[in-house]
Amino acid sequence: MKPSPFRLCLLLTRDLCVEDPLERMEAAIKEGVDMVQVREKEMTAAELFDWAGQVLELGRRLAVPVLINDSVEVAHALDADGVHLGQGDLPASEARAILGKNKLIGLSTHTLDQVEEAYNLPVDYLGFGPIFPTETKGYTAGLGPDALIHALSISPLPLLAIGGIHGENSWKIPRAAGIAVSSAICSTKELAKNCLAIGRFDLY
Ligand code: TZP
Ligand code: MG
Repeated sequence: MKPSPFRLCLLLTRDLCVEDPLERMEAAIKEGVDMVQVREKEMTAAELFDWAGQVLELGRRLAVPVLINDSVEVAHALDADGVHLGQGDLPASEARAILGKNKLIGLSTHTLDQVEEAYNLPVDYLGFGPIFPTETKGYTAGLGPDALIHALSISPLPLLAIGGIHGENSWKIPRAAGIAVSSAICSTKELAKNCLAIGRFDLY
């Protein structure tokens, strides 16, 4: 088990935001978000390049790393801080060859086997989930906190718990794991309250 270097990752999706997305990102960073992932599933590469460039500029100004979901190409073109890969994206070894050793690479995992298999991969952290059901990705069931505890016990890499995590259930996530959320930050009217609870900052 390696404790996560990130406590609270924001998966920023423009259309989920209840206010200007860059304003929401800045406000969330003030409430403790310490890593941002640009997650846009419908944009062309050109649109993503333009949008992620704006997010990266803000991330640089606030000294918070910005990773790009899925697209190694866009992450590389923007010199972003890294990329977050799904199981079906470019293999981690290829992404590492393109981005170099100084960039962050994350990989989504959904089973304990995938966590174990990550042992030999050139990645910096793993996402693990969905922990709870979530409409954001259409999961009607979650793996549950016990699976996360198991994953933490076997993982050679830091883990970010993901999926359906919000202010009322975040206490179920062990402190060794970071937490990645989308709707509970992008779509909430209770940003400060949610960040405090999900980042578990009140425990420090
Ligand atoms: N991977 C597993 S669940 C999920 C992703 C990208 C969606 C997370 O969004 P939310 O709104 O925090 O459940
Ligand atoms: Mg992906």
